[in-house]
Amino acid sequence: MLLYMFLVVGLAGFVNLSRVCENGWMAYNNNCYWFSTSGVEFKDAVKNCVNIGSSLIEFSERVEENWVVLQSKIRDYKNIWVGLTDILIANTFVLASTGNKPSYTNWARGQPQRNKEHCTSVSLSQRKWHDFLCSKRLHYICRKPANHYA
Ligand SMILES: [Ca+2]
Repeated sequence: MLLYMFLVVGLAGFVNLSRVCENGWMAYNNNCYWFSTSGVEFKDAVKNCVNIGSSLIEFSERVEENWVVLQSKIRDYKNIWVGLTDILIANTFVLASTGNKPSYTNWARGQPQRNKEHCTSVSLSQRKWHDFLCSKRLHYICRKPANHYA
């Protein structure tokens, strides 16, 4: 009986270990990523990610951005939203999730333009950031920490 219980618990642990991310999410390093199937306004991208227990993608380093850009180009996206906005204080772009200033940015030359474009997108052809009208409909990626079974 005891042996049987060890077997069941051990097997359950093994199955869990292989499920770092839920179905429909992709694992990369310590995070899970969900790629949208349609383009939406910035505010809906933020809300949709929150509704599925995650947040709109924000980049803190180049390697992660490169991987997301690759996945986005595979899916034939043109531009994607990133969680960076100056909707609160004009010309001060902050992370949508925390309100903190970003530690890493990748603006295209001449961007942001200090105009009515208060949201941020990645141009996948340039692999650079642009401030963009929030009412544009773009693809987006949601991110959340991967499950850990220590
Ligand atoms: Ca712009």
